[in-house]
Amino acid sequence: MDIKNKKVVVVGLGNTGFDSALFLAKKGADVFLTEIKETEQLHKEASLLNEKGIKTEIGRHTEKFITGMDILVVSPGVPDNALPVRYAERKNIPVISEIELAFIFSPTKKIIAITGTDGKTTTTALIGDIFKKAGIPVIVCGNIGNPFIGELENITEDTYVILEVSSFQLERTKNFKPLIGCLLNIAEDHFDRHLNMENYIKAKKKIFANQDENDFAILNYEDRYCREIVREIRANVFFFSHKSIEEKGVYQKGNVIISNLNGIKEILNIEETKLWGKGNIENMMASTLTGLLCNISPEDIREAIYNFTPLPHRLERVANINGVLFINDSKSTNPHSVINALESIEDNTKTILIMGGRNKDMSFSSVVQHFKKKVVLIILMGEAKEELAREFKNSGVPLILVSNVREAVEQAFKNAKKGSIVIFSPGCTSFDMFNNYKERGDAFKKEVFSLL
Ligand code: UMA
Repeated sequence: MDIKNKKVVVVGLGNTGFDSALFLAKKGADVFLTEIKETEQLHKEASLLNEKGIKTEIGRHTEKFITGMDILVVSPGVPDNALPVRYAERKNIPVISEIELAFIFSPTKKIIAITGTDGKTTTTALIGDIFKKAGIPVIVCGNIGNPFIGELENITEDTYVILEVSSFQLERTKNFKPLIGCLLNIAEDHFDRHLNMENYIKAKKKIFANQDENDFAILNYEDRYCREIVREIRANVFFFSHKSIEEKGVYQKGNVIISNLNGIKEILNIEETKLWGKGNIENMMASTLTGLLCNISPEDIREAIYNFTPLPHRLERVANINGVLFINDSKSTNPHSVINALESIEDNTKTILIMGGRNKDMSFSSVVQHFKKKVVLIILMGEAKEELAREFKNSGVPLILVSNVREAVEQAFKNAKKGSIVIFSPGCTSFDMFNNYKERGDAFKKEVFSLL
């Protein structure tokens, strides 16, 4: 792809837009960037780009700014119905995503892409650690936080790229072709953007779309959508499973993770790791399988996983106060992650569940059956609290509606008994009250610590 002297417009001034604009300018393109929001910080970042000769439009998207452009590059957070995309389509200007652009220019095609509704970031980080332990040159990037395009200058033809990819990033890919594509699970999420399950699955399965018989696909044996998608995959398919499987892959037997790739081989003991919960066992199995397929020794895989420190805001044990264990799962932003959190808690543990935030147009009816044998109280907060209260009102579990995280923690502690678990697994985004899930999780932890 020749972009020298091409007029390229980048949409969105987040991390992706910033890195994309700089990359394109370095490649000799004439770069323009348009951003709908207007803040002091955005103006500062725009000035940095202006110094490099990049023209910016902050606080609006105008058709004039896009007129005469050769290519439009979009950030993951920019939906298909965004004004610049519509203008571009009207003017027949090709629209390309950052992931696609980075793939085209990447000196290596040794890309290990990880997607799924939940568990992507932990799995990406785990695989990164396994490669580091094995001494293989590696870059970990993508939805985990640092855009692929911004890492290209650190990548050589020998580098393995461990890339977390979201449905937003996959949606607009055309030629993207990872050596290993890993699909952890699919459950309802992001309906505010994709509208329905069909579109969401369509975006997710693009991870495998261009793979061929020289590539590998890793999927969850127990996930019904994974099992359906498998028929369309041309790559070599491997599974991970909580039960022993005939198909090639990695599975769980009691506390042990076992590979059947070259005969039956025990790889690691789950109890020796710092990770807990059903979802994390799947993340460890997917990571183990990836390592084995890349010929990394079981010893290196085992050691990297044993030394892995769980990421914050994901089933994070915060404190045990008077026998009440507080868990911060603020990264939970969809029903599936609430279910995963509840499935990770032993039956008959008196559990107080704190949920709420901004709903992404999803139904929470599937969560109700997981209250059985553990949830004794549900505390609801945020924009979606009334809607959630309606969904849960026939569950038989008492509900308390509160105004903020502080009240939620206070109510939880007041109602908890020795041996109870209080789990903050919102199942919704944080954007009604916070900038992101990290700030929300930090607010929860602060309130928990204030109980001490
Ligand atoms: N914008 C416009 N016009 C529009 C829409 C948006 O100008 O019509 C602007 C916004 O005002 C904003 C910028 O575009 O300033 C946002 O772009 P972005 O949301 O793509 O932000 P980035 O900072 O580039 O972050 C993105 C990912 N964000 C999203 O997918 C929403 C980050 O994932 C990712 O870490 C980063 O690229 C690097 O790859 C975040 C995320 O929430 C963590 N992901 C979702 C998730 O994990 O569930 C998918």
